[in-house]
Amino acid sequence: MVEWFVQGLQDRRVEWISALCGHGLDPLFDAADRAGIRIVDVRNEQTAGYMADYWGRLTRRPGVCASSSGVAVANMLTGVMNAWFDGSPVLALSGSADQWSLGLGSFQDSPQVRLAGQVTKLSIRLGIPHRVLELLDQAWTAAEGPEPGPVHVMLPMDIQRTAVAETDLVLPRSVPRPAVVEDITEVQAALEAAERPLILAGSGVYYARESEALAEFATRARIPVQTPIWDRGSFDQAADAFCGVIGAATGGPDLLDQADCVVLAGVQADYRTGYLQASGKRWLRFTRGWCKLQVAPKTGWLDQARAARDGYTAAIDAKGRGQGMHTVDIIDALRSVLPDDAVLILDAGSVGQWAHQLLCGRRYPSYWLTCGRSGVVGYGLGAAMAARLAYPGRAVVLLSGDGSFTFTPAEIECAVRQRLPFTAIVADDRCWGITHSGHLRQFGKGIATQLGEIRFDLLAQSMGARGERINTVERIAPALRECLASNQVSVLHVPVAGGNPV
Ligand SMILES: Cc1ncc(C[n+]2csc(CCOP(=O)(O)OP(=O)(O)O)c2C)c(N)n1
Ligand SMILES: [Mg+2]
Repeated sequence: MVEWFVQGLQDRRVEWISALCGHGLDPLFDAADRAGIRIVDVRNEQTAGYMADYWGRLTRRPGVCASSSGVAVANMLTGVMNAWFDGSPVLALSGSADQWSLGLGSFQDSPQVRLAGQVTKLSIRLGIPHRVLELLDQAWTAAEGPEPGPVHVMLPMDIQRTAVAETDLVLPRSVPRPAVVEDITEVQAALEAAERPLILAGSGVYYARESEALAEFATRARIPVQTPIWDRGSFDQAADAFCGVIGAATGGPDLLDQADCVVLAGVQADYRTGYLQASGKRWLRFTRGWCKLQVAPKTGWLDQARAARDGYTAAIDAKGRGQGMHTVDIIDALRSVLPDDAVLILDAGSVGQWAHQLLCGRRYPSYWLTCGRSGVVGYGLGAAMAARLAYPGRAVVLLSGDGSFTFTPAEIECAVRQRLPFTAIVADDRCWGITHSGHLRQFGKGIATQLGEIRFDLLAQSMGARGERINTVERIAPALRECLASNQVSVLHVPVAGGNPV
C-alpha cells in the first residue's frame, strides 16, 4: 500500500517529508526513499511539524511531516497545532502497530487519531488499504482548503505492509484474554500447586507500595520475578529471585514459556508479555497483599531460572566486547561507581536495551526510571531535573542516547541556573541507533537514521555545566566519580560503537 501512497504524494508534487524515524514508519520511509522523496530528518518531531507548517504558509501547498507512534505524534502535534492556529495546510502522517492490536496495549498504542482530531480539520486512520488514494485525496483536499488547515492520517503497520492488489485483507481480530483471579486463597493454592510459577511484576506494584513486600515474598518462596521492559522495578537490592527485564523485541531470559502458572502483579496485558496468549498455563492477577502469602519454596525451579538468567546476561555481555568503546563499558563504570540509592534514568534506544539487559539482571530498584510503557525518547533531561527536586541528597545519573539527549538540550542551562545538578552520560553512536539497526536488518541500510557529530562536552560547557569528552575506557569510571563528587550539572560525552544487544 505505501507505494501507492507515495505515488499519490508525488502526484501532488510532494518533494520531501520532514520526520524523525521510528519503526512505526519503516515501510513508508522505505517506499519514499525508493521513490526519491527526500526525508528531511530532525531531532524532535516538533520541528518536523513546524517545517510542514511553515512550508504550508510559504507555498499554500500542504507541507508533509511524519512521526512514528505514541508520544512522537504528540510532539509532532506541536507544529500541527501551530498550523491549526494559522490555518496553514499540512498533511501530518503517523504510524501505529497492526490494527488488530490497537486498543489491546500494542507498542505505543495511543489515541493519536482522536488527539490529532482536536487540532486538525480531519484526522483519520487508513483502515482499508484499497482506499489509500481516495483517502489521501480526501485529506489533501481538506488541507488545501478553500479554508486550509492541517490534517492527519494514521497509517497502521499492517496497512502499510499490505499489497493493494491482494483482496485477502488482515481483519481485526480479538485476542482472547485469559480469565484471571484475584482472590488471595486461590492465588495461594495455585502457587502451591504450581511446579514452575513465575511472577510478572510491573509498575502497578510500585504504585500499590508493594515493591518491598513482593521482593521479600519472592525471595522467601523462591519464585522468579520478571519485569516487562519500561515498567518500574521492585528489587532495590540484588536478589536471587529477580530474573531480569523482558519484552517482545527486547528479549530476556525466557521463563514465560516454561512457567506453568503466571501471576500478573501490576502488569498490563500487552505486547511485552505476548498479550498473555501463551497456552497451557494458569494465569492469575495479584498486586496487593504479598506479605500474607505462605508458599513452600520452589528452590529447584528458581535455580533453573537463575541459570537461564545468568547464561542470558553473559551472552549479551559477550556481544558488546571487543568493538572499541561501547555501552557495556559505561555499564561497567555504572556498576562500580553508582551508589545503591542513586536514581538512574535511562533514555535511549539501543543504549537503553544494553542497560536493561545487563544492569537490570539481578537488581532493578523502584527508583530507577525509564520512559515507561509509552516507549518515548527525549524525556531524560526533564526527568533528571525532577529527580533532583525529589531527592536533593542522592546521586542522579541520566544515561542517554545522543538522539534522545538532543530533544531538549537547552534544559542544561535551566538546570545549571536553578541549581538542579545531575550527571548525564551521553552514549554517542551518532545514530538513532535502535531504529538504524532495525533498518539495517530490514533494508540493508539506515534511512534517515544517522546523525552528525555534536561535541556534547562543549555544548554543556557553553551553558555553564561541566563537560568532558571521554577518550578511553579507563577514564569512564573516574570521570563519573568526579562528576558525582562535584555536585554540578555534568555531561560526559562518550563516543561508542553502536548496535543492539538483540
Ligand atoms: C518521541 C519519540 N520519537 C521517536 C521514537 C522512535 N525511537 C525509539 S528509540 C529511537 C532512537 C534513539 O536514539 P538514541 O537516543 O541516540 O539512542 P540509541 O538507540 O542510539 O542508543 C527512536 C528514534 C520514540 N520512541 N519516541
Ligand atoms: Mg544514538
